[in-house]
Amino acid sequence: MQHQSTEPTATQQAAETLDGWYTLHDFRRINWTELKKLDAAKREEMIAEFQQFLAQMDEVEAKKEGSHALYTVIGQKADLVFMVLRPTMEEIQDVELSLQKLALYEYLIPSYSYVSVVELGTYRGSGEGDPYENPYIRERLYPTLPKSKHICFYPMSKARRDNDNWYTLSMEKRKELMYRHGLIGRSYAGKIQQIIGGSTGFDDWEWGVTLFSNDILQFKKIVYEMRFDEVSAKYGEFGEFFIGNILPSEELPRHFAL
Ligand code: 76R
Repeated sequence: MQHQSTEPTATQQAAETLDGWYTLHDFRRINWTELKKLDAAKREEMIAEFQQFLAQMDEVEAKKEGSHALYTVIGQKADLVFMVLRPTMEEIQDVELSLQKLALYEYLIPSYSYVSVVELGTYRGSGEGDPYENPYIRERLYPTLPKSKHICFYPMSKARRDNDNWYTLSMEKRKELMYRHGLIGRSYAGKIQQIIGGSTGFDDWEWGVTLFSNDILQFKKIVYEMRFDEVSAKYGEFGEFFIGNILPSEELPRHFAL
């Protein structure tokens, strides 16, 4: 029989989070069957409209009022992922609506989505003064997404099992474990850029992890290395993984050409 603790569990202190831009990952499958029925001119027209839309999104990004990224997805879970960051959930919804109104989106079937808010933990403290005024923190909370060659996305949660429950660990213990997580993470500086989206209460998992790299093998290396770290080994629970390659706007005609 499994050991059941009869001790009442003390309520632990939640780590304070710093919250930045709201985030949507919109995964789509290309309906090639229907696209193939269209003549080239119609397809080109739809691509041009989509490129125009992306150009508008680029302007928002240039003004530092949001960011976005378009990547392919390898394998059968999806064909494309469009990641969007905006200051409010209303703006996220506006972008989602605008996408759905594009002609091309009639041929892009929803296959998965993830909603979160860019999150920084404060296990290491958040420095002097108002963290939201700290330029280093602001850059991380309101990031312009890198134009890296590859993306990796997966949702995850921290375990709430009887014996391995992240949420009943003391603040001190979590601090210590997160310190070691951070050490592994920082050994990938310059190779991987990560964005952690907090999604407790927003979506089905507790965090959405987005990694960017110019070397796709680094995704395997960091995730594998972290599996041995206590935070992931004992407490990590993972959803589906998606990886893909950047799809620049100017590549779209070639991508959709038959
Ligand atoms: O400052 C520090 O020392 C730690 C900063 C830090 C926090 C608070 C940090 C650093 N992470 C934090 C929080 Mn992370 N991270 C992941 C994954 O696949 C897996 O096993 C885990 C997925 C990766 C790959 C990764 C990478 N991190 C978190 C949280 C929230 C936890 C909570 O609040 O309870 C999750 C779910 C999570 C998961 N992390 C880093 C990285 C990398 C590369 C770094 C160092 C980079 C940097 O400091 O900029």
